[in-house]
Amino acid sequence: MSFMVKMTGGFLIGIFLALVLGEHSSFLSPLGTLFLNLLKMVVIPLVLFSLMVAVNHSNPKELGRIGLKIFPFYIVSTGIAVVVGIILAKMTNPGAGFSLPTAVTMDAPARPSFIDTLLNMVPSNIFNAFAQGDILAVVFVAVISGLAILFMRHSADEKQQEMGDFLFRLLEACNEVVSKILNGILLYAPIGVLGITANTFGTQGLDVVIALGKFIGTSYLGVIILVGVVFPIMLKLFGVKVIHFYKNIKEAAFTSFVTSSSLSTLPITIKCAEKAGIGERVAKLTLPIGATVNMNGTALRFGVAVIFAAEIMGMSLSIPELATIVIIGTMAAIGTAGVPGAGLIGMSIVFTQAGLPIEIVALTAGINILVDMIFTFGNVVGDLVGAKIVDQTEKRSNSEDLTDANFGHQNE
Ligand code: DAS
Repeated sequence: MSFMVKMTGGFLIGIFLALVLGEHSSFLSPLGTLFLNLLKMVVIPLVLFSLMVAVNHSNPKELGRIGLKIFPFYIVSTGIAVVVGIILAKMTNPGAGFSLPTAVTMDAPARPSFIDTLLNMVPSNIFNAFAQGDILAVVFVAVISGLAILFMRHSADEKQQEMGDFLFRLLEACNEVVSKILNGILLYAPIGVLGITANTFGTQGLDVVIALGKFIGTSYLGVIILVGVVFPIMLKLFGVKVIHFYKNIKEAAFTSFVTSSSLSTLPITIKCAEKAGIGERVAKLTLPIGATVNMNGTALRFGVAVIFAAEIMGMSLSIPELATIVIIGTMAAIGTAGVPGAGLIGMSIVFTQAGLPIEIVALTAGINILVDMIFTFGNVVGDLVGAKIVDQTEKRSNSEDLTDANFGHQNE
């Protein structure tokens, strides 16, 4: 039985127990607390190793030119996705009129300012940042360390190459270990979801269902705006025929929706890239990295979820605080893996950094099966949009080179 079906089962049984036991279902809340602690435990190693391995799956020569195009696209499009999520949630107010059980509500720690958030990305003490679970610093350290190993592996010096290859194999092994632990946690997830759902629904009643229904609706509407408005504008700016492009990538879009996994969809994403006329070099370099670090749909989720949580907590976030959320959400999305349920882990990162109760993350875990599909759909479409745009600029610069070369011949 698939992971998502089990999660939904845990959610539905949790609702049933809440209806039968009412307030008494709170004895099940430790099952949910254990699930949250397991998620928090695996976040740092997951982000660190998956990002370092992803960076090493690229070729430094091509990573330079194409990387200088695709990474800005990933960062800008992810930031825009968080903003779309925030604006939309402020319009739909998914968390209005709903409050958490008092046992769960806690005083939110102070949130860092926008500038501090940017500066804090560079840790003054790596070990302290890791111990504090400072995910932005972890993402920064993972990318620069991954790049260092990548350049060692492609060094002219044999000794550097050997050390680089050894470290890369070690990284892949560590990544495998963390993936195995995550699979184990996700096996327990349905029970954790049952505990959270029974406790929350038992003590809150129908308000939760209405709030979660609005969360789901806002999530779907947000990704539709991303795919139907934001991406077409970006594609048009680079001379891409949108309808034709979307027709060519429909298999990847559909597969991502039903599997809820960017990485599982990757082989089909690469095949669709070819159909969409994206050059093999650009596709093979950008799509594997995109499936790991470019999460436009998931980033939108973070924007919606933060407003959802702030409304539940009765907090009003200032513009600088929202700008901070955009940075945190962008970096957390970059650190989210392209596998089912990974967005929940990313959400716990954002909530921890934003000083919001992580219990609200688990509250949405029960309906994760419904929203993970649309977020993954947004992620994979975003990967292909980025690859298409970079490919357009590569073709344009190649044709300009050719023109210059011909022009040069004519002038000889
Ligand atoms: N399921 C993730 C993916 O594969 C997205 C998410 O969890 O938000 O992209």
